[in-house]
Amino acid sequence: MNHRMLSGITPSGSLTLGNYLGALKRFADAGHDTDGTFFVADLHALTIAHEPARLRRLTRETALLFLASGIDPDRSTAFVQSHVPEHVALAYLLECTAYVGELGRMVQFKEKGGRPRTRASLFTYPCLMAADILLYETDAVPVGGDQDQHVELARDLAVRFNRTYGETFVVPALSRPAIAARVADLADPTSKMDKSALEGASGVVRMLDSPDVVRRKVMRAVTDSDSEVSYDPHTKPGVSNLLEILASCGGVGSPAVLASRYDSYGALKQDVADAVIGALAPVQARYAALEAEPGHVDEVLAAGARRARERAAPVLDRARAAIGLSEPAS
Ligand code: AQP
Repeated sequence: MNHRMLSGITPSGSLTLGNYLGALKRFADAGHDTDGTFFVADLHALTIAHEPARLRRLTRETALLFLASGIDPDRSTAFVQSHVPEHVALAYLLECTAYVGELGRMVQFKEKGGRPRTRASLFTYPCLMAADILLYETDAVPVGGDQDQHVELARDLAVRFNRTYGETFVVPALSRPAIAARVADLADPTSKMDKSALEGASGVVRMLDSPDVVRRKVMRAVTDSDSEVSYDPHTKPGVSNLLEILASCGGVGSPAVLASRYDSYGALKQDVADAVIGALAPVQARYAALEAEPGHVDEVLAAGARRARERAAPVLDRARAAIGLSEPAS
């Protein structure tokens, strides 16, 4: 049976090593029996103050990085969210299904919203996210803890819609990925490495950083006050993060086994820098090749959007009919 995988990345910053190891590499490594739907979530970048030219640049960069990471456009559907208008159309129907109480409890809105000049879309975007999920009839959505609330809402809305208007949506289950890779910020190992950190943030390795920049960031990584290399994410988050990165970038053995091979932080950091540079090199080379072929990339993304629309349109049509909207005469 085909396993369905769905994921979107908001172009809110240049993608990081965390995005690569935690998402893109996993998408590319997923077996041939995986039916992958991967999109650049450009509409989600509009919920907070943004700069149009930067958004356009990051949308393109993110799409290129999807392809450069090895997502095969013949096996998967890769596209830009706003090229598939069904997302917005279904999001509106879900806004007409959601209650203000439940949207007001969403963490993002509580943390970043609630001010007079907060964009209205920061309040309603969980409905767009629910549409992102429900349009592709995904049965299981693999998410890390920070996204639980969104999948729960998508489930609640699907169940409520089905109960009120008749069976329309597949109700998605929340599934935990087997290994929840979480790459931490090298300068602050208790936080996640985040693409929306400041552009020059020293603890955030970007997928397109040059080898020199990668090495400098890794060599400056915060470690711990003693000098023993051992794996313990709770008491030694900095060193453990480096060991996890090394294991994910081709190091042979688990982080704990790798730890036993080092007696100094300096040697470990050199190997981590080499491993990260080595892991990113082929991606960067493919990125450069794709950049030189903009027409080809446009075609791939257009084909992805067409395929996504073929999947999404019948689901939207079902929802429109169920909720009582009429079709225009043809
Ligand atoms: N540090 C990380 N370690 C492991 N996986 C990570 N991912 C992101 N950071 C790490 C994975 O990448 C995909 C996209 O995640 P995201 O947090 O960048 O999500 P988003 O919805 O695109 O961004 P947000 O929520 O708008 O946050 P900002 O703008 O702050 O980046 C996911 O699969 C995630 O697990």
